[in-house]
Amino acid sequence: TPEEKAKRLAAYAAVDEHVKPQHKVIGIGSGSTVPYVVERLCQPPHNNSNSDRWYIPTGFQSKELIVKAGLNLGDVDQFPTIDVTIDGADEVDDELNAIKGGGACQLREKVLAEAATHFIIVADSRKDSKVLGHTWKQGVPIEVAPFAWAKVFVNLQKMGCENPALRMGKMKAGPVVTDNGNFVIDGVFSESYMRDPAELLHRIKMLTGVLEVGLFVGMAEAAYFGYPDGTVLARW
Ligand code: DER
Repeated sequence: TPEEKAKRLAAYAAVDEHVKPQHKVIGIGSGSTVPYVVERLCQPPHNNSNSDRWYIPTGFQSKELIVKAGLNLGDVDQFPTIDVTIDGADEVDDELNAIKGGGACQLREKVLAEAATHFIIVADSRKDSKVLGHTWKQGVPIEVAPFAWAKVFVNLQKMGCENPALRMGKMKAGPVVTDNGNFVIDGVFSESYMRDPAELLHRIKMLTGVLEVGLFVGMAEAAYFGYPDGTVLARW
């Protein structure tokens, strides 16, 4: 489909531009775009560097991607400093701040993004935005300790969050449980909040029981957006 072609274009461009032969520790994100990042890394010339390169996952899906590609699987406690992490996003604003967590992987994703010298986002053009919240309408994903979810839910309501929602499983009774054993609350905030993502991130992160927030503020070095017409837009 045109969307898949666009994702592949963005992923290939990001890998070709930002992964160098001397980069030996690579963080691999989650979602439906990063498989094309791994696909590219298994092709010449990149694959020539894989024998002494370690790939660090951001969750179960990311780990399976690395294992299935036959790449060396590393762990972030073995490699707490990462050369480059490449990951998808749900929306990216004009300052490269991102909403992430559509796949409920934002805690490990942010750990690997922060541990990386270079953090690069790859996405199809639907994610390219001006202000967070303009295109991604499902809210900010907030990872919470199960014990605290109802308390955090009330805190979010008091902040003026419109209809926070505990993310429920499909074909699984009860809430989604993250790779870390936690719940996710999706919270929609007004544009006035979303225009200052740093302040919103801080306010939510300080609520006791919140483990991570799907707002990646000032972290991405560059973002690559693939368009269905075959073009790639790079922003940095
Ligand atoms: O959960 C995330 O942050 C993922 O990176 C994800 O939302 C990106 O999804 P996609 O690559 O399937 O659009």
